[in-house]
Amino acid sequence: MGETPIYEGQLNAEGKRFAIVASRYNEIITSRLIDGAKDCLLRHGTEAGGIELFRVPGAFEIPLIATRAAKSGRFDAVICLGTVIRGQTPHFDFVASEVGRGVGRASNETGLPVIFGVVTTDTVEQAVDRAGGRTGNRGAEAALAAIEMVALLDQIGTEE
Ligand code: INI
Repeated sequence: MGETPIYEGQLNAEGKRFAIVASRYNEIITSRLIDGAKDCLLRHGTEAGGIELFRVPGAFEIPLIATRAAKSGRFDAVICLGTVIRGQTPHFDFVASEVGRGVGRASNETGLPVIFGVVTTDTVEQAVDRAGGRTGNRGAEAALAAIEMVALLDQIGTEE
């Protein structure tokens, strides 16, 4: 029996273009996610001009702009960043599930990696932990996932 081919995306983002779609809500935390994502992309070879940032009011608005960016043909992947904190919003479940569903749909409908880097937590402290605090930076993790997915799609080749 022959070797099973294994395809894994390499973490090289040279020449790739990324859209970051980030909400303004909970700006202190989300700005750290944006910094983490940009730093990760740059350290993996993306040129500064290969990153464009789109700001939306809240996480609920992310899917529309993410879908539009994905359809524009200008990007290899879209990275969605935001912060939804349960303690601050009675409609947490609604906002969190809508953005999750919307980002997933944007990816499947456009065929482009649209990555979910939205932090959803019960408390501000937990959100800080995930934005460069004790448990890493969810923005950087989302950027890494985007790089890996772009490289993996390159390996599969074109549709048709
Ligand atoms: N949007 C967030 O991104 N995070 C939140 O924690 C949040 N809270 O707390 O309500 C939030 N709400 C706004 C929402 O995303 C929309 O912008 C708004 O409902 C207008 O459509």
